[in-house]
Amino acid sequence: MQVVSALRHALEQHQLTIHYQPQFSARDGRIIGAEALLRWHHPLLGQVSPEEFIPAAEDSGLIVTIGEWVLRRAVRQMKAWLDEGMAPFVLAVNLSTVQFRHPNLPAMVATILAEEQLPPQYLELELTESGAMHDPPAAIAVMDQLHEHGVRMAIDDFGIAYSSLSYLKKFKVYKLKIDQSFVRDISADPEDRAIVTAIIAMARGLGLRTIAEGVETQAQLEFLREHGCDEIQGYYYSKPLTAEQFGRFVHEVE
Ligand code: G
Ligand code: G
Ligand code: MN
Ligand code: NA
Repeated sequence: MQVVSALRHALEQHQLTIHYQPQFSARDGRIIGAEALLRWHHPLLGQVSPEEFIPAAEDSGLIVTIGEWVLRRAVRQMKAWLDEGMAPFVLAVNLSTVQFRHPNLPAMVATILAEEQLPPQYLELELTESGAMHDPPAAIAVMDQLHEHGVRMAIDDFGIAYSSLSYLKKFKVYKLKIDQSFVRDISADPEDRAIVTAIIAMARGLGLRTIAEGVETQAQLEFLREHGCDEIQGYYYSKPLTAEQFGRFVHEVE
């Protein structure tokens, strides 16, 4: 409860910010996306990880307000970057399972895009595999609506939950994000290599793109590239950056 009131205060006192982690084409190393990641700087506690406060925000329902704030801020930033003439890429925003189940979600997303004047093709929404598989028929309906609004979906942390592959086929999903836990030991662990190779092959067969998260080394990058992974995200290229740092980063690599 204390976390929740502190969070409510944080939202009012502008302690929340968004960092952006660039995503790269595995083929040519160009920036093709960015993931928005929420940050809380508490005046006494310093940086508080979303892993610590998102569960409390979900239990209290405050995540709906926070999630809407994140989406609006990130969409507004993306619009500003495009208006400045930055080369286009797709902005990915995380959705909590609680947000995803909220009946107003598709309308909320459409309203924010319209008000901020960002064309929907620049937005991707990430939902975890467990969130998608919690109630697959309901998830299909929500994804269909988002798809109708022109927004694409990615399945986050893919591979660690139990995925019903027959449902995966029915989801209007554009991309699978291969969980970091499989990428970490990809150079040494034959089982992780087998899992990653299988996810990429399955995604290919289903017409889905793949992105590997948590890529930190050249060896990981090369394995993923050789096995047909489409996109790369991780410290090897860049950690999550402030909006200002992100702007400079794009400028330097262009
Ligand atoms: O960037 P970092 O490693 O601190 O993120 C930790 C976790 O918090 C990740 O699982 C990430 O998906 C989640 N997260 C970051 N930003 C958001 C957000 O805006 N909304 C939700 N629901 N989760 C987020
Ligand atoms: O939403 P998701 O659970 O995918 O959040 C991604 C998380 O992974 C964020 O907390 C981000 O800060 C973190 N992250 C991004 N790149 C790397 C990386 O190369 N290594 C590690 N260990 N974490 C990373
Ligand atoms: Mn994510
Ligand atoms: Na993830």
